[in-house]
Amino acid sequence: MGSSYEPLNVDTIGEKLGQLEIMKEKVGPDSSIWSAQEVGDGNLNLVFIVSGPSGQAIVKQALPYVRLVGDSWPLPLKRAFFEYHALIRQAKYAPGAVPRVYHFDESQALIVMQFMSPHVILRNSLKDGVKHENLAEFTGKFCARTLFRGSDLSMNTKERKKDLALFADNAELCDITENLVFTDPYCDAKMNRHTSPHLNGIVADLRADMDLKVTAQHFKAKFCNNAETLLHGDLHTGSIMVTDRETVVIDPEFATYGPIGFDIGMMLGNFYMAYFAQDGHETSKGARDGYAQWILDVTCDIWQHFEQEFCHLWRTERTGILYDRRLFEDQNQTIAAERALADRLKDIWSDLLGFAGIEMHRRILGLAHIMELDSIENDDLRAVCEARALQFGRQLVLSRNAYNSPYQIAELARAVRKENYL
Ligand code: SR1
Ligand code: MG
Repeated sequence: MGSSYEPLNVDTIGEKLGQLEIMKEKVGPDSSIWSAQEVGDGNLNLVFIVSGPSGQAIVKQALPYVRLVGDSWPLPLKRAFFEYHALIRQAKYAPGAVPRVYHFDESQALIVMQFMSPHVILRNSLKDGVKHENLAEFTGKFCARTLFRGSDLSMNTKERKKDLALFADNAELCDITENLVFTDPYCDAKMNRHTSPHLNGIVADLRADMDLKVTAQHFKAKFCNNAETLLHGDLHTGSIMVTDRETVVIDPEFATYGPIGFDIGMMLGNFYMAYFAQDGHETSKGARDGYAQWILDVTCDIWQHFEQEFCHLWRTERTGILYDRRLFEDQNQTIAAERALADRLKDIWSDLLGFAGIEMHRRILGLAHIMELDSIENDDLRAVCEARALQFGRQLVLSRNAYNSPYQIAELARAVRKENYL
């Protein structure tokens, strides 16, 4: 391809990518018989499935603006560069957990990658009441592996500083998170929307809640200042693809160095929202109760798998800058290393609850909502579900240190689901 950027469309893909060896291999040697379908349902990019006699490939291309809003909101193409670099690192930290990258073209902001089939987007399953085996184990381990191996617990200082500098340039996408996640939900931001007038009272309460706003800003400070590890940066249930047996994580263009609790907190926040959305999708009273409980079971299992794997990596792969073994194990003080581990896990747990609660607020009050709630057609019913999620989120943010386990959080969720806050 030439060097000047051009957005692809279904008719130009064959001509533009037909000479790429990897496309010939994966899709077929004759690009004139390829077919392409644009399937991007995210907020930012073009995503094509390209099919031919040899198979299929995904072609993802960044647009120079935010797709959800249009060209009034320009966004740099370099986000494809960060997505590519994040995918390479995630494949190393958590083998098999992300699609294989076949080709990257920086000038076209384009990544050719493995087509995952018969995978579906997890968010669709959570809306439709479909269960998936191994989901908790995979996602818990994915978080533990990427967040541990991308941190100072694993990396040496040179490699780590170099990588931090590389991802520091993903500034525009961090800016989106800083504003859309941590600030906009708590003020009258221009692009906000919520179910109105139903939620107006609750929205006013949240915006008047000084404790909540101060704490949300402490969490924003953690996101901006605590560059502990390489984050996926946008780990919601639309960034996870599943089959009955397999899970993969996609779409890490928001990758940045940040606090360990961020990714797992955002992800759990999305599971909790899906839990509160279930009443909006049941066809008869109680029809989704079993599924709702399954979602809570998954959240508990995710934390258990995360904790277990993080502990394992701490004990077996702690070769980075922090908590040097010479201070602990090498002096017969494994017990002290275990104490440090428990302290770190306690902080991660508390942080993840805060991030989860804030994610829940921004997905109901901000620009970017979630399909499980938005697709509830009846405004009254949707508002009841959303109000519960908002109150639950507030409780997570403000009382996070009162809860020691995901089982207590699941108990809280069940109690909140019985309430009507409108
Ligand atoms: C303007 S982008 C809105 C949201 O979509 C992405 O997936 C991120 O979650 C971002 O906050
Ligand atoms: Mg995305």
